[in-house]
Amino acid sequence: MKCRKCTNRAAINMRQHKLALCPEHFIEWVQQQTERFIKKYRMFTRDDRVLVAVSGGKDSLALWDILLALGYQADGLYIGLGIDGGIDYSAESHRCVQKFVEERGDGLTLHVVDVEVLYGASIPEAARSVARGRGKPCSVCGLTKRHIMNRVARDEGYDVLATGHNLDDEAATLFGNTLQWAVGYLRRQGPVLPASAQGLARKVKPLFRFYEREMAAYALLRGIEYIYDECPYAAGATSIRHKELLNELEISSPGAKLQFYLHFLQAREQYGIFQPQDSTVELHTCPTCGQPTTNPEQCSFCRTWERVREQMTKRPTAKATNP
Ligand code: Q46
Ligand code: ZN
Ligand code: ZN
Repeated sequence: MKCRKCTNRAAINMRQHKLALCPEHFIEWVQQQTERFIKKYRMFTRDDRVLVAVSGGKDSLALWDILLALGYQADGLYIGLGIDGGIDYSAESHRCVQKFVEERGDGLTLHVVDVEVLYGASIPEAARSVARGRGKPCSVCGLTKRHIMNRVARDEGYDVLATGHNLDDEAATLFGNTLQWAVGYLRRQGPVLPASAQGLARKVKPLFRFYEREMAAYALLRGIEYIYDECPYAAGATSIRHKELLNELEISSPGAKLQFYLHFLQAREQYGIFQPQDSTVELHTCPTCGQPTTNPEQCSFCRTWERVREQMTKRPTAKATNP
């Protein structure tokens, strides 16, 4: 198959767009499309300082690469979670991020926050001590990552926080939330989440219209080394099953995923349903960390980590092991 724009062989065929492109034109297309989405959804401008949350995976590193190629002021934030999982997950993901930074030379800023160094326990240890070994550490992990991202964005004066969520992630989340009619979550879903209170960073997802395979192809063609493995705790997650279901649908109806997500955004705009702003929620300032919270007292992050520290001091030798 030939590239739509030149006579070279196509590297990727995107059935949903009826578009096949060679490596050079595919890279150009991804970057131009990202620029278009950033403008269309008013995510940020070249005057804004953007903090990109990089996990070491293909999407976040591709996002950072694209923003740099487009000339945006983009710095990175890597959060070390202390997850091993038999594959050195955190160490390996950190290595990929570090390699990305080194390859691009001086002038790139990467903030690194190591959860264990800063708060005294890795994510699996923290989860074990508060949940007594039951369940996955994902809720503690999500809570901690959100807190750190927000804190770094606020303390370092960034205008916006960008994450590498792609269409497959967003469509699967939307699918899960719709199955549950989880109105609260549906209100909070979208490519742009405005800063809802003083001290809460504005969040954007510039890759939300790209399929996962497009991002994998982009990372590969740009020579970005990324961690292939998912976090070991992601196995068995409902969102993975939802992704599989949507992929099955996509095979028989190319573009189904994209339409599902775009029609949700359109319905929100046209009919005013699931509007992101919920003015009925009153926010307070956490007396410990100063971040906005719906709790009248301490925020859930501070309460959780206080409990973790209590448990860790009670059982100083009970150092939890990773899965
Ligand atoms: S929440 Fe759970 Fe992820 Fe944290 S513990 Fe791993 S799977 S990384 S997005
Ligand atoms: Zn071409
Ligand atoms: Zn707090």
